[in-house]
Amino acid sequence: MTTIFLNQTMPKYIKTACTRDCPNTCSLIAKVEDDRVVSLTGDPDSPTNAGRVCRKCPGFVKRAYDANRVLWPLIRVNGRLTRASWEDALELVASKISLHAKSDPKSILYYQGFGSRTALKLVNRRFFNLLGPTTITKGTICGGAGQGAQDLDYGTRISHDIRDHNNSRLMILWGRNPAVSSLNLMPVIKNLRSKNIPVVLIDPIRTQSSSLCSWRLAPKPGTDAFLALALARIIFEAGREDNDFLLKSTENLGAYKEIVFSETLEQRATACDIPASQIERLALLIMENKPVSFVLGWGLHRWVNSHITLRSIDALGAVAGSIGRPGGGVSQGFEEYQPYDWSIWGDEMNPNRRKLFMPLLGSELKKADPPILLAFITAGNPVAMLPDSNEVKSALERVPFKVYGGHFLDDTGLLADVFFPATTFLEEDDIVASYGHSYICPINRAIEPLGESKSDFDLFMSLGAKLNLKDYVKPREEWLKIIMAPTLKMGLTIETIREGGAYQPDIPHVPYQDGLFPTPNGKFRLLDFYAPPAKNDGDRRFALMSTAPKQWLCSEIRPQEHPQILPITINDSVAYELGIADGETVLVHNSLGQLKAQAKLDSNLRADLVVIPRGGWDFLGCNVNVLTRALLTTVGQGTAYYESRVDVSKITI
Ligand SMILES: Nc1nc2c(c(=O)[nH]1)N[C@H]1C(S)=C(S)[C@@H](COP(=O)(O)OP(=O)(O)OC[C@H]3O[C@@H](n4cnc5c(=O)[nH]c(N)nc54)[C@H](O)[C@@H]3O)O[C@H]1N2
Ligand SMILES: Nc1nc2c(c(=O)[nH]1)N[C@H]1C(S)=C(S)[C@@H](COP(=O)(O)OP(=O)(O)OC[C@H]3O[C@@H](n4cnc5c(=O)[nH]c(N)nc54)[C@H](O)[C@@H]3O)O[C@H]1N2
Ligand SMILES: [Mo]
Repeated sequence: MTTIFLNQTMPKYIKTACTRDCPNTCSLIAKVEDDRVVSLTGDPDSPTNAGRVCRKCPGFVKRAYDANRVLWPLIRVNGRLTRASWEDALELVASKISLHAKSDPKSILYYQGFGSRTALKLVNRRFFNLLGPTTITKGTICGGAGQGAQDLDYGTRISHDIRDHNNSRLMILWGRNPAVSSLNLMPVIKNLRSKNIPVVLIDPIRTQSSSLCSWRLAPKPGTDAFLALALARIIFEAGREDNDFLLKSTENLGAYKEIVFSETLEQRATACDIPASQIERLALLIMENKPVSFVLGWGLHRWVNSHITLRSIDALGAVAGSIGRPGGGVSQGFEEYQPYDWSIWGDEMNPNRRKLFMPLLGSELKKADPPILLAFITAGNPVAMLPDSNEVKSALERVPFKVYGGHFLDDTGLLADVFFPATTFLEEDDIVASYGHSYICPINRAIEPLGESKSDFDLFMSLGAKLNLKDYVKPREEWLKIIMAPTLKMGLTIETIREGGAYQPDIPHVPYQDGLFPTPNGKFRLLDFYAPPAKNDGDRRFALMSTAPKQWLCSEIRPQEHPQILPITINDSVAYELGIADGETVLVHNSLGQLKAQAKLDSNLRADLVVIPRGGWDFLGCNVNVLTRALLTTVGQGTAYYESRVDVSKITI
């Protein structure tokens, strides 16, 4: 018998985790053959995703190996981005930084996007702090309003562990689209439904999550506070409020009740455009099925007065007896930087430095005095993802020198004077925590960096060495230990995390069980101030909802994966009235810009809004943010994207 030896190495299986901007932060296994990742699957040992992954996961492998990925440094020469050596690119950037840092550090802006928020990325901001009082951003384009509002109520926002929702007798998904954004919630929803436990969705749009739920309420966008207050009033009137909790563990009860009783059910039903009978039915469900878990999404954050909505729902949770109870809670997210020592950012070195509002970046850049002369952007695509893109783009175009660290020549990459090719998580050793759960995950390198790409960590260490930054240039493992110090002190080791991950030791799975809150007087703060939804530019017919699409994640879309034209979902009767047929190309416009989109008629959609997916690139004609207004939320310095209105017109040739 002859034995044939195949010249093939055995596959390797590497435990890692997805670092994409997503609340699931799935634990993954990369299968590697001949130093090539051939598949990414869910880690079956993970307590969060238990072997599951979303449909985008195989796409991350394709993305890493995509022919359009930039794998070499580029420098703009005579107007064109041209391949360069690392040495030349580093030398050029270091000399520019050094020049501006000496004359006025304020003229340097660092913008860190949400593309990847791993432990080692804390050293990025430290680099800019070591240069002096450089300019950074403040505020956020993601969950600022929610965190700000919940911090007001709880002292510090902590959510229930996802698995605890299995103990609920009623789940209310409020402004969240788990079928798209929350893979880890799906088995819980299915489990509850299999036990005939109601799962109610509150969303003005009929999303992919609707069919998972027992019932959907479709309020007028931005008016959920009226709904939450109406529900609380019904519960108080029935004498079914959780008096034990309200009297012992809350403050502002008198002021809150005044707000609750200041309007009738009918007034509030009209304001949120939900029939009073439906509000009564939901109130009954809440009273009869305890504990209730309220699970909030990020759609609720995108309004100027989001905090009123979020705080009204927190307070409703208190009235319903959900706070501090297993199976209860008003859960919204986690602090993804919880495991780290935040002092590593080094902000205390420059307490009075200039900060530009991220959500208002375009106008902030144009107003900046002294002006920004060098903008350094990593892991973000502000031209496509910030509101009022046209303003952001023209403001960035005026900045004389721009450095971009990323993977593709997207809208922001194309503006760069120097492009540094970043690695993907498949090529990195790091650690990542999550804003959707409290499990710390390892990022173990599956393959060597492709081409000449380098991690952001290696990029900043190289620049630090060029600029002779003392005590900054250290090996990766040393920095990891410094950054992870608070967690390591609690007994976790880097090795335990490397082997598959661990829960953060200081985060309880059911928070606030003792009825004590980290607020100044230890009590849960009930809403004591009320403001109606902000008035938006009502002269346009439709509210514009630019939500997370199933097919892609933020602006991480390969160029060839872009649709020819973005879809716009519009109510069918309204479309008929406007003479628009299904599939027809229409013009969506307002005072900020215009976009061509393809009409998708939907009889289930409210007549007062249209939906366009977010994330597409501008130069491919797919950027919804040419139509969104740059507005801050009142609390949390978030972005009120959905306070934007548009008209939709037939295109006549
Ligand atoms: N596939 C995919 N997954 C993603 C993302 C993606 O782009 N694609 N993005 C990731 C990111 S960065 C985030 S932050 C999360 C977001 O995750 P989600 O919060 O689940 O998603 P969103 O689409 O932002 O908003 C959820 C829902 O809120 C609704 N909503 C908006 N305004 C209101 C309102 O006033 N009242 C009510 N009741 N509902 C409202 C919207 O109609 C929307 O269906 O998802 C992450 N996951
Ligand atoms: N209209 C509208 N716009 C929105 C929203 C909305 O609801 N409506 N929601 C917003 C939300 S929730 C968010 S979070 C933001 C997200 O907006 P951004 O912060 O701009 O994030 P991404 O679009 O994910 O862009 C991430 C970029 O980082 C790159 N990247 C990934 N990992 C790394 C890395 O390790 N190093 C480097 N250097 N680069 C890396 C990717 O290739 C990609 O180009 O957009 C917001 N924009
Ligand atoms: Mo986000």
